[in-house]
Amino acid sequence: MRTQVVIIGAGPAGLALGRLLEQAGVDAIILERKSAPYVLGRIRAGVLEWGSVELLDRAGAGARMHAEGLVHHGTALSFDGDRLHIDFTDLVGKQVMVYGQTEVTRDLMDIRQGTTIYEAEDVQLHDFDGKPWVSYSKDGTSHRIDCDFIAGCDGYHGVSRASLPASAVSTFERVYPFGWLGVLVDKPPVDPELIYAHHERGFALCSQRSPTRSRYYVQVAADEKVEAWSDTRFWDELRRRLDPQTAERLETGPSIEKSIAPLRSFVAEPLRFGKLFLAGDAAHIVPPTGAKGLNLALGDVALLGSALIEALQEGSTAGVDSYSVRALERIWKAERFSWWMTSLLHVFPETGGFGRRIQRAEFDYLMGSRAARQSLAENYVGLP
Ligand code: RFL
Ligand code: PHB
Repeated sequence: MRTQVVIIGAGPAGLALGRLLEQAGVDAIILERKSAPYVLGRIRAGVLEWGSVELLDRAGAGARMHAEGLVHHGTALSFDGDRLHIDFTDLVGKQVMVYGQTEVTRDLMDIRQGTTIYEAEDVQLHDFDGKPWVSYSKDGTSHRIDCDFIAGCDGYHGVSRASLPASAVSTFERVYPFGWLGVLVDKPPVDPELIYAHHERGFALCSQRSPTRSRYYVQVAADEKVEAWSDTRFWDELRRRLDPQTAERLETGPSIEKSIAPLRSFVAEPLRFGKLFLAGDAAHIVPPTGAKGLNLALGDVALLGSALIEALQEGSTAGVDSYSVRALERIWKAERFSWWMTSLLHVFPETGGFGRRIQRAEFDYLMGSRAARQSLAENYVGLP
């Protein structure tokens, strides 16, 4: 087989890139290790920056998002029960869209016309410094696809970054000593807004997917096992970490999904290796506290998509040459914000009383300073 671009991974990055390319008439094949239902079963992000909303609109994948997504004009922070409202519209004149990653993925899958090969096993990248090609096997048969470019959109554990010689890539990493235990439940959200809560027992987040479906998280130790958390234990712990009025209003029920995600900050540099480009979680990870991961992935592919289109249709390499530097500038700003939100809101066992008082002072500063709230809002809704 031959195509112009082989995209590894059918997560939001790979599917959005595939769509941007096909709209411009560039031929691409997506290779995905898992089945489509498996990809759709992963419960992840919930918040889209407006830039992501506009990208999905441009991709022609925005209709259901506008019909079913929830526009949020602000968010709430709480610290030991004291509540702070961050009004995005007032502070920065922008909003975010609450719409699950599962739905974004489904919309992109539905609209795709090009070929996606699911359950592609043993994907391998070859000769990406020269004439690139990708091999894989499916149902016991080996295949080869020759191409002009390879886009590594295969997530943190993917094969693309792993194919690079260690000397070619620098990595920067911080692993946090905790994870998030998340529960999805068919009950109305406890609050119209998301609530990011700091409590001495640990962080908690009240999020939502629709007027009837909620997503809640609590900070747990890094080595915690999901089996140790019955629904009752989860709801009891969540209630303890919320202010009393919110805890009182919380509607609980049987969980329809429950999982633990580790928290890490990670960046690989550069993002281009000859004809191979990394995008999304394959290149960087943020802790979910700033709601940035999916948005960064979409930001990467917006840049990469135009760069590849320019290269293939106009013969101009300016976009592919500058992709890494331009994308990394935005990535590091989101890394900083996600690290900062994580540092403000979680309990860090090792920092002791000094660390907690610094966190309290940071929260009090936010309460008292419009400039501080504006900075938070500007980053949360997404930097230009
Ligand atoms: P994905 O979604 O991991 O997709 C990569 C795809 O590549 C496939 N793959 C392979 N295919 C072929 N061959 C191989 N060898 C392969 N290896 C892997 C995988 O099966 C998969 O289908 O990466 P992508 O597309 O870069 O998208 C990134 C986002 O998924 C991620 O950043 C977000 O989910 C992060 N995130 C959040 N981001 C936000 O913007 N807002 C949020 O509110 C938010 N909340 C979250 C989150 C992530 C979470 N977890 C579980 C990590 C909340 C959580 C709990
Ligand atoms: C979610 O709804 O899953 C979600 C929302 C906001 C975050 C992280 C996760 O910061």
